[in-house]
Amino acid sequence: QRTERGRGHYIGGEWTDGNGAERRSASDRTRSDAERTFESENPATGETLATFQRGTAADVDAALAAAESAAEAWRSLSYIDRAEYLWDIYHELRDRHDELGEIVSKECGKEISEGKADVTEAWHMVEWAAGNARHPHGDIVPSEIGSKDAYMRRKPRGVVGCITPWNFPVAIPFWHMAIALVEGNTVVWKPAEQTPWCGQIIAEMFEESGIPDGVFNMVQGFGDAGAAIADDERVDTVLFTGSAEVGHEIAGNVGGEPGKLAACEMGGKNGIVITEEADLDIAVHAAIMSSFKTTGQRCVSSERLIVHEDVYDEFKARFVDIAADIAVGDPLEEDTFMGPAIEADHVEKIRGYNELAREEGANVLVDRFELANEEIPDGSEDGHWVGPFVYEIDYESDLRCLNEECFGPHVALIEYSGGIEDAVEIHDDTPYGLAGAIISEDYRQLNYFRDRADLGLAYANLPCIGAEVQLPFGGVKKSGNGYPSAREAIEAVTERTAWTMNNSREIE
Ligand code: TXE
Repeated sequence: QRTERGRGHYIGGEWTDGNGAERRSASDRTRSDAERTFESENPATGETLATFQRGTAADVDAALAAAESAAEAWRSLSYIDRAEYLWDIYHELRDRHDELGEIVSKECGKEISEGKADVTEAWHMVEWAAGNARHPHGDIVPSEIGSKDAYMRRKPRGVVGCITPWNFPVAIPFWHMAIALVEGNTVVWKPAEQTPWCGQIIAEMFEESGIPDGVFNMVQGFGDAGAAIADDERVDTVLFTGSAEVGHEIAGNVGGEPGKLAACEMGGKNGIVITEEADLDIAVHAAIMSSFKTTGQRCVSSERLIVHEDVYDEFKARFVDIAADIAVGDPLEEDTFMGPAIEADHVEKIRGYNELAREEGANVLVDRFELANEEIPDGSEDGHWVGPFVYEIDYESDLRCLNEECFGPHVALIEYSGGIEDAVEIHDDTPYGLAGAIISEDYRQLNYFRDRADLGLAYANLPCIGAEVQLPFGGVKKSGNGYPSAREAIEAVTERTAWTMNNSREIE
C-alpha cells in the first residue's frame, strides 16, 4: 500500500520538510529519517493515511522568525483588509464542507455527521471573527474632566502561538486562529500529532487565500514542538486547548514571564443533574448524547449522571437499555452513532478507568468495552474499538473514577436524595469545572444550578455538548485558565490601551 507523504511545515509562505541543514542543529542532522517523520492513522482501520514531518525546535524557531518579520506589515492593515483573507477561507470551508467532514471522520474517527459538524463549527467561527472586523473594538467612556476624551482602544499583542488537540481538528484551530489573525497578530500553529492531515489542509487554505507570507505558519509535530512554541520569548500569547496536565504546565511557565499571556482550555469531569422534576425523555436523550457522542472524547462530554432517587430506577432502566444497544461502527456509515477511540494508547487509558471503577466498587450495568466480533466492521479488526461502559456507584468524595477524566464512553450513575443543593454539592465535587447540564421542569432548580454550580458552560434541558461562538467557551478550577476560544479569546490576543486626550489648550 502506498503511503502518501505530507507536504511538511508551512513557514514564511513556503512548504518545507524541515530537513534543510541550515536550520538544523548538529544533533538534528544525525537523526534518522524515521525519527523525523510520523504517521497519521485512520483509527477505524489502523491503516496509515500519510507520513508527515516531525517538527523540531529548529522548525519552530524558523516559524517564529517568519511570524515576527511579518508582524509589522500585518498589523498595519485595516481590520477589514485582514478579514478579507478569512472570508476566502470561510467560502472554502463551506464549499468543501462534505469532503472535509469525511477527512475529519477518517483521521479522528468521528462518525460522519460529527465530522461535518466540525467543519460547520469552523466556518461559524471564521464568520464571527471576520464579521467582527466591522464591529467596534473599544469603548468611548465619559471623562472626569470636561475637555478630555477617554477611550479604550485595542491593539494586537504580536505573535500568537496556537496548540490544538485532535478531537476537533478543524474547529478548534479556527477558534484560536481566526480571532488572533483578524485582530492583527501573526500566528505559529502546531496541530495535534494525531490529525496532521487536517492540519495540512488548513495550511493549504491559508496559502490559497493569499495571506501575506509569514502571517500564518504551521509546524507539524509532537509535544516537544508545542513546548518550543509555548516557551519561546517571541510568543506574546499562547492559546492552548488540550489536557489539564499540559495546559497547567504551559500556564505555569508563562506565568513566570512578565508580559506573556496564556489562555488554556482543558478537559472536565462533567456531570448532568437529573432532578425529581425532570422530563425523563429529555433526560435520557441528553445523557446518551453527552456520554457517547464522539465516543465520549469531547471536553464537554459527561462522565457523571447525578440522578434523584425518585426517578433513579426509571432513568437507569431507560438509559441502560439504549447504551446496551448503541450502534458502534464505521464512522463513515450514516447510521453509526459512535466511532472508534482515537488511538491504541487511548483504548488502554479507557480500559484502565473501567477497571479502576470496578476496583472502587462500581456495579457495572453495561460493559461493551470489548466489542463483539460481529460489531466490528469487516476489515477493521485493527481499529481502536471501544463500546459503552456504564456503572452505578455509591457517591464518595475521593473516588478517583468520579474525579479523573477518562475521555471515553465511560459513565457513572450516582443516586442522590434531598434537594438541588445536594445535587450541586455532588456535581461540584471534582477538581474540574468545565460543562454541566441540569434536566428539570422547575425554573428555581434551573436557576440555582446556573448560579451556583462550578462551571463555565451550563446547559438546561439540553445535552451537555455544543458550543456557540458568540458565547464564552471555557471553564473554572482545573478546566480553565483564560479563554483561548470563541468570543472571549479576543481578550487574550489584544492589548488594551486607555487613551486620554486633552482637547483644550489648558494645562491641567
Ligand atoms: O492531550 P495533550 P492528548 C484530555 C483527555 C485526553 C488527554 C490527553 O483527557 O485523554 O487530555 O490527550 C500538544 N507543551 N484532552 O495527549 O497532550 C500536543 O502535541 C506544549 C482534553 O491529546 O494535552 C497537542 O497538539 N504542547 C482536550 C496538544 O498539546 C504540548 C482535548 C494537546 O495534547 C505539550 C484533548 C507540551 N509539553 C485531550 N505536550 C479537550 N479540552 O477537549 C503535548 N502538547
